[in-house]
Amino acid sequence: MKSHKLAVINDLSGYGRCSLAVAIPVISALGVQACAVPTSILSNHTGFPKEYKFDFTDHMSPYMDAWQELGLEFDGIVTGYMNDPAQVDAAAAFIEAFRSSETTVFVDPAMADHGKLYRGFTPAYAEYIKDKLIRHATVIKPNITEACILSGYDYDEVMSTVGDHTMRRLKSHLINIVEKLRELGPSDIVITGVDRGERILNTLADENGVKFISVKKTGANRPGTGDIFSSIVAASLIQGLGLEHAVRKACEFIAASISVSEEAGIPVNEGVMFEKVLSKLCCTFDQIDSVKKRN
Ligand code: PXL
Repeated sequence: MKSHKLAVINDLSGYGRCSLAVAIPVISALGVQACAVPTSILSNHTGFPKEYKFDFTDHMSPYMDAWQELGLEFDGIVTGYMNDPAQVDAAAAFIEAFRSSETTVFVDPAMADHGKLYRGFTPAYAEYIKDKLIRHATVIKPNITEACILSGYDYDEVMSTVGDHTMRRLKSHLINIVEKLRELGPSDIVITGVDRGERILNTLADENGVKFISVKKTGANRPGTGDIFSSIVAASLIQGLGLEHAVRKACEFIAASISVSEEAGIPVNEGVMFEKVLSKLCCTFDQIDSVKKRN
């Protein structure tokens, strides 16, 4: 039985259920070893009025040197939120040092949402992520805002078509965006978060072409759901699942996590009560093998 390993480059936010705090349990539940590469250590995520932050960037290089000296190898690498060019450099150096032709490199270019770059991020930083990180990726998972920034598409123009009943114009925009993103290097692309009111449209592209998956919205978007999505898809891909299957699994788990959080009435800042549904993700290795055969 193969023991799969996924290196997870992300911050550790102690409170608020995001980044490594959700990635490690979710990846472990899927039967994959989560090997953390912390970028920063925070008391809580940045959605709270204040936080304490210890920047780990300067330690990332000696940290990965130790792993190299030990001869460690990974089936996949997944990257998450970063907040300065030095962290992007460190992540790119990690990928260059540890990737082989077999490695799945999953990049979440977390930098923008709702048509705007996150506070403190500049267009130059977005270009930096594009040049330094996206070109290393085998799979990228931008939301629709990030996909527009990376492909040079106008967000407002794309979003002006979301209300169309047939989705013909929207789908045509998304197909064009996917083509542009592919020119940057990644072979597989998942564009998340096209909000159509009651439903969310996800676009995925792999060697089988472009596919659209529409999922029912079960509540407000919450911090950490992007990290859960990346964790499930990356861990599933290195276990041999196809992209569509992996994305559907992630969507179902996130929908269930949001539902229990809404039912419990916890504040949005506390993320999702994924602990309550984590057992749905746990499966025996036999089940993993049978899923792979059906794929
Ligand atoms: O889940 C995204 C995320 C990761 N890390 C930090 C964050 C956030 C979102 O707010 O603040 C520190």
